[in-house]
Amino acid sequence: MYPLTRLRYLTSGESHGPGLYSVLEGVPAGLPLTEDYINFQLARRQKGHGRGGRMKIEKDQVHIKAGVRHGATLGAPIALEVLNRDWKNWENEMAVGPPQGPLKRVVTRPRPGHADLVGGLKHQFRDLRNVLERASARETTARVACGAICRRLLEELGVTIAGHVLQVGEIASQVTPTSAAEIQEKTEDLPLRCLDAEAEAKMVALIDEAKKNGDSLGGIFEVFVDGLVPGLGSYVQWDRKLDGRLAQAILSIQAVKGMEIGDGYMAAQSFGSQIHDAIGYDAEQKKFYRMNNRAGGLEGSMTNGMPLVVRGFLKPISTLYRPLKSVDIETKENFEASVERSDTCAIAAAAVIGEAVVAITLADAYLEKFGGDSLEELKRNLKGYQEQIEAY
Ligand code: EPS
Repeated sequence: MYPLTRLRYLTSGESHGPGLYSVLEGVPAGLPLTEDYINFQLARRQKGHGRGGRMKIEKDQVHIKAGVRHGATLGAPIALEVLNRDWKNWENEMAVGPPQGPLKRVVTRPRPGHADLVGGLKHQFRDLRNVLERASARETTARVACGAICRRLLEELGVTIAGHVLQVGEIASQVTPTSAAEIQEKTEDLPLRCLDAEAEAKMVALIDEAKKNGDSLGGIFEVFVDGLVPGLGSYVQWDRKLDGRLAQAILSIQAVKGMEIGDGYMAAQSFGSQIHDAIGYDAEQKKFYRMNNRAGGLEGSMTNGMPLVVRGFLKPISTLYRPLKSVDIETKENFEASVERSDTCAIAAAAVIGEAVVAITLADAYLEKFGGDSLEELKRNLKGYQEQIEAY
C-alpha cells in the first residue's frame, strides 16, 4: 500500500530513448482533462535559470493514449506519452536492436554522485550508459505529467498547490509566502521562482559563476498547499501516516537528499513552547485554526486544515564540467569522471517536480478518505465530511 493507497502510477523510458511513458490508475471518471493542461505543467518543469542544453532541444508535449474520452477521464488507467525530440540523435546509441555501427557514447568512468557506478555493479553493466539513461532526471517529465492530472483533480476539490525556491547554495530567500496563490502570481515568470528579488539576483549570479567554473549547485525548494481539509492521512498505522508518504514522494525525486515538513529542523532545536502551534476557533467560519503553522499543516501525521508546507533539499547536479576524480571500470585506472551534457542548477525544475509528487500523494489521500468512482461522487462525499467538520 505504501506510499499510495488508491492511486497507482508507473513511469518508463530512458533520457535519450524514443520517449517517456507512464500509466496513472485510480483517477475517478468525469474529471475534465486536456493535453494542454498537462503541457502547461511540462513547460513549467523545463524553465529555470541554470537549466542545461537539453531544454533547448525539448518542448515537452504529452499525448494521452488511453483513459480519457471527449475531454473527461473514464475512470480507467490513463496512459501518457512524452516523446524525446533528442531521440533522432541517439537512434543508434539507444537502438532496441543491435547497433548499426560503432557506439560513440559508451560510459566507463562513473560520475561521483550519480547512479553510474552502483547501477553498473548492481546490474553487471559494462556500459554505464545503461544506468544513467534511466537514472537521469529526464524521468521527472513523466512524473510531472501524472502529477498534473492529480493537480487537476485537487483543483476540483478546492486545493491549490505552488512551489517556489527558498535557497540556492548558501543564498537564502528572506520572504515567507502567505498563500499558494501568492506564489503562483509572483513567481511563475521569474528565473528561479524565488519570492525574494534581491536573493534571486544573487542566486542567478552564483549559478553563472558555478557554470563558468564547470561546477554545479543545488538548493532548497518549498511546496505550499492551500485548501486541504483536516484529517487526511492517519495516526493509526505507519504506512498510512501522511508525513511518511510525503517524505517518500519528495525524497524519490532525483538528487533530493533531504526533506522537511514545516519547520521540522527548527523544531529539533527549540523548546515546545516555541514551536507548537496554539489552537484557535473562528466561530463565524466554524473552523479551528492554528495561531502559527510551524507544523507545516500536519499534526499526528494528518492534515490539520492549515496550509501544507514541505521542503526538499536538492544536492548539486552530479555532472561537473570540471569533473572529479573517478576510476575507469575497465582499466581500474584513476581518471576524471565522464562529462554528460547537464544543468548547472535544476532547483527551479525541482520546485515544479515537488508540486507534482505532492499532488499525487494528496490526490491519493483524498481518494483514500472519500473514495468515489466519479468526480461527482467524490465531491459529494467530501461535502458531507466538510459539513460534519463544521458541526463538530
Ligand atoms: C533533464 C534531462 C537530461 C539532463 C538533466 C535533466 O538531459 P540530457 O542528459 O540529454 O542533457 O539535462 O538530467 C541531469 C542533469 C541528470 O543528472 O540526470 C531533464 O529533462 O530534466
